[in-house]
Amino acid sequence: MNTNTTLGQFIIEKQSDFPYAKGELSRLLRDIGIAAKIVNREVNKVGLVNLSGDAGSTNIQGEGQKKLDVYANEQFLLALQSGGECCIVVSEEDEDYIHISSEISKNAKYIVAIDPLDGFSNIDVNVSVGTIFSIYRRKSTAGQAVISDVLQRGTEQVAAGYVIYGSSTMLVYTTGKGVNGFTLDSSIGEFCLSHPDMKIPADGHIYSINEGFYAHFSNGIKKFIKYCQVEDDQTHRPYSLRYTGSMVADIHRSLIKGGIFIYPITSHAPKGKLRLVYECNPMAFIVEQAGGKASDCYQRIMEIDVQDIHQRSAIMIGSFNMVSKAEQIISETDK
Ligand code: AFP
Repeated sequence: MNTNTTLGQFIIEKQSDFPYAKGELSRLLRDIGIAAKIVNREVNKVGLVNLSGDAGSTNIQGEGQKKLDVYANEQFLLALQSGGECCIVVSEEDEDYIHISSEISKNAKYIVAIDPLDGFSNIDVNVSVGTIFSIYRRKSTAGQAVISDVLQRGTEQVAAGYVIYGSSTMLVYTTGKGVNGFTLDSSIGEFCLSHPDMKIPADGHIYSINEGFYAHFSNGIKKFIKYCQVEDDQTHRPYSLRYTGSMVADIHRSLIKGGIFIYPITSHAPKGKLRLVYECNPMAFIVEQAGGKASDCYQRIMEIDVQDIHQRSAIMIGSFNMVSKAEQIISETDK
């Protein structure tokens, strides 16, 4: 690990790469990094204190406790509010988007969409969870930011990233010039550059889908699953199946080792389950920047029109050739 380069230093060094290099986006990314460290501290304490319980439950000191997802949401909101660079926050935890209307935010130009603690249902069993974020620049030029500033396509993202709270804690982000990963060195309390210029292998040998819902899948998805399971020496099939139930963990593995993660539409979730604005778009931006591909089976994720902040989408994301193969099989089968 290159402990010489911290996330803060790296962001400042790369500032001139940003389309509007005034330091605001750098400060926004730095604020997200700080909130991630606070959330990481609490995630690591889950076994010791009752942060995984329902909001309103009490800890061993008899104090009122918040659920960790509520806590994480508050921490990111606080960081974004006090940073002064963000005018609107869209969060998985909040039904409506939140205007930040403090004195220091009155000229803020950025919109942040965030899933503060994705994979939360895994928290009790020590499986990795994550934070996903996406950053847009507001389009309107005067007054309060408006809904059209929020409902931008994924192609308009200026930055996106995730934090994975796992065997180690990593922050991975892109500003559209490649992908870099930073591992938290707890001895110095800093994210340090450990995975510079990440590239996803074009092929992989792992597929990741909740196969328990097989009966609810389209014939195209079923056919692709069969393709993954058939023996073929040339393409190293059958592929292995890995599925944690934490999108961040499953996509992070694909980014490092190659693979495909799929959450398709099902007969029970006809629009898909995952959220376009703060789950699919940021992950698509990162994976594309690393050389991979992300689609909803038919269309590039980042080109989907956004009508609603909590809009759902199917997603197929990962190694370029695997996603292309899946798209081909699905379009031939589900015509
Ligand atoms: P939670 O945040 O409610 O645990 O959901 C996690 C998630 O949004 C995503 O991270 C997983 O890949 C997916 O849902 C798992 O969904 P299934 O349990 O339906 O497979």
